[in-house]
Amino acid sequence: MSKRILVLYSGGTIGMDHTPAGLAPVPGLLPRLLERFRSEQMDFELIEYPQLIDSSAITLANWNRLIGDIACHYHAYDGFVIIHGTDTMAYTASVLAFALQGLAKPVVITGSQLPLVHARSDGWGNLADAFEAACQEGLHEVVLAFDRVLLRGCRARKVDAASFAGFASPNAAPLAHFGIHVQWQRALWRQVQGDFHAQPLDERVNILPLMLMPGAAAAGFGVLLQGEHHGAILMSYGNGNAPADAALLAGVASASARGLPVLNLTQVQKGSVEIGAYAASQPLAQAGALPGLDMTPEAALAKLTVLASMPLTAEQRRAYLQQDWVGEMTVPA
Ligand code: ASN
Repeated sequence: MSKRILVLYSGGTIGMDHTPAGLAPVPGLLPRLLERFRSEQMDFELIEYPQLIDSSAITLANWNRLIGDIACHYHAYDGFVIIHGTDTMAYTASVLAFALQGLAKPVVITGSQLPLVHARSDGWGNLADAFEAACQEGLHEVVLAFDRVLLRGCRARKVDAASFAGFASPNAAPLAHFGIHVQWQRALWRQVQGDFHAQPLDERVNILPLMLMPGAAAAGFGVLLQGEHHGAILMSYGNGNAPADAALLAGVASASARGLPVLNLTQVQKGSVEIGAYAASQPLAQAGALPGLDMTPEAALAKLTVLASMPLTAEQRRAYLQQDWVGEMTVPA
């Protein structure tokens, strides 16, 4: 049976063309080029957003538009393709993974490193793979199709701005490889849980990201953590280690006591926060920081933002943060 796909076109290099100011989105260009993908097996409708953006400009309002459009058209289509810039694609994929709860259809996000109007554009292959993934039965999650791999959206990271292999999921295996034959790794696909519900974001949510670096900055973070936020992401070293800086720990303790979650994430690409592997991981945990395990910073921001948008108690939020919710982290057995 022929599949019906909804394409949401938000912007990005893929639909850009050369202008006197440099590459910029050109309204109407990408929808024309996409016509070649229509077939007897798959038809699509496309919504081009009125403001096509370079994805570096993404906001919570843009994410709400995507969440709202998928929610509104959820029952009318078999799958969704989101065309997006690469700079913040992993953030958007993560937000959608947490906001589209009980998802039972594929939502595939893609874009390209070179615009479709470029003779060597990677966009054609990425789009073809995204459409194929969006037609798959049993794919019930938000995924990212790029350079011949299909990645779990909430595990993906932009890792390269200079080659076609722009994305990787350092702590999770790909969900498919697109070669001459497609290798669908169905055993890794998630099973649907619960009914579909799209959680809109509270656009006032403000999460504080803090990157530890050797030197005196840790004390300054303590002060920042006294401010008005809905949570914080502390990028620590290695397996979750941090200096036992009194001001930093006081800030973490005060934020935690006020019910604001502080997630301890590692700065390294691969591996996990392991409290107790080193003594240097204990002070942050004792001050109330929660181990973010092997979650990406993108997924951490998305998880904190969606949780802060839901009517939950501080205790319930802490409980969600310690659970693997949509495949975003590896909880030790
Ligand atoms: N700056 C572009 C964007 O994120 C990069 C790209 O799409 N390749 O919109």
